Amino acid sequence: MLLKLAITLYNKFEKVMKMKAELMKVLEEFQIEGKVLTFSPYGSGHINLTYLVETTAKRYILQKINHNLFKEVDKLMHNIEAVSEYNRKIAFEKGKDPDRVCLSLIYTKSGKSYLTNQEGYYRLYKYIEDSVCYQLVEKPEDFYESAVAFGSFAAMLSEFDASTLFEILPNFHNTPIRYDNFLKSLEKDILDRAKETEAEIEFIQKRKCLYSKIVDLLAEGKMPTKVTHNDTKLNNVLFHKDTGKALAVIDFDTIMPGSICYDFGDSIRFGCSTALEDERDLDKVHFRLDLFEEYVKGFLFALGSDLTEVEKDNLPYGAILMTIENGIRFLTDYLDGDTYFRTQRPQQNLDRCRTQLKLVSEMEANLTKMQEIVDKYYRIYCLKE
Ligand code: ADP
Ligand code: GN1
Ligand code: MG
Repeated sequence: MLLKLAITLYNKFEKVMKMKAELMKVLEEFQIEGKVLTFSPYGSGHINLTYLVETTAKRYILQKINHNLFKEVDKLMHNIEAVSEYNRKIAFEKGKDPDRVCLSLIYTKSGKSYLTNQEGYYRLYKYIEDSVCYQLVEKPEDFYESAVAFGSFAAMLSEFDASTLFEILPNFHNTPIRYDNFLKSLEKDILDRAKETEAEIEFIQKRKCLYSKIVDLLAEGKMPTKVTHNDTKLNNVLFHKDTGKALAVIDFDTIMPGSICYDFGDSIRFGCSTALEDERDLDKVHFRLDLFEEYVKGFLFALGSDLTEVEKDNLPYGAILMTIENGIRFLTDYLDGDTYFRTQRPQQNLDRCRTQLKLVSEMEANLTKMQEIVDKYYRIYCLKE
């Protein structure tokens, strides 16, 4: 028994040492300042492996890119480079220090935006100093701040030439396709897990006629296709640890053509919940209409006349759609054996799915009130005189 434990510990230790040696080698290839002191896993992203690196001179964020998902890293990094350089230029023109308020790449010694070796693909960012990020809204003011940050980011992207970007994950927010993929996984049910999830399956199937509304509006040209962030959850915006002001929008992996309703909706699904995304006790999970109002206020203030009437009419629906879409994706991944979203424990994806569906029910019950709130701030901030 003791010997077994010792072997397990030794194997773990050996794995960590190997990983450290690998990361040290990777860092040597980038144009970093100072000598590396430490690095440790960082943040709560579900997709890439993120490390905080400290050197004698600076701090950095090192990421091992999820190559399972991002097959064409060259195209992914082209997008990130283009948007981050543009973002830096705009910040500079506004008299801000781009290093403090923008995601900023560190290039390799040979001038590339990422490094590839036998183990995978890596990129390095400047660490945005004095920043914190939240998994849950602690103060309504913070959520308002995040709304202004994402709204301003969307407004900035409206000037960006969409034709220079690759559609890196086609159909990312195509909910009907997400639903079809879910049905395929359900049909296969490779781990015999469907039997534990009958209520969730029924909930999702019952709403199938809802899923195509935005993709249809975009396809028919009734809603403008814009360059959007597509992953606007609260932990993809950094705040100043002392002033509480939003500093920077991060995580540019999914910047692609999309709908403003996706960006609005994804922020709402994550930030208007009273509980974490993977909360097990559903009695703790509720949709907060007061926070919804905070977000609408900040987002519409930042967008101003950039918002059309059709977009405005579909913002509350966008919140429901993004929430159920994530529920569908979490359940699909659970059925597939948890291969997409990083998990730390069994059933975490199922718990994530359940929180989303609980939120959908409460949003549905509040839909009229949500639309009234949106209409009110639309009149204040978005209608031209
Ligand atoms: P993922 O795609 O896996 O979500 P992110 O790019 O969002 O990865 O990074 C994960 C976390 O790392 C973020 O939520 C944030 O806490 C932190 N982070 C990422 N980039 C920076 C940065 N430049 N400065 C400070 N913290 C960062
Ligand atoms: C993932 O990368 P991260 O953790 O910010 C996912 C989003 C989901 C989100 C759910 C590229 O976001 O689409 O909405 O998890 N990103 C990708 O929390 O799939
Ligand atoms: Mg992220």
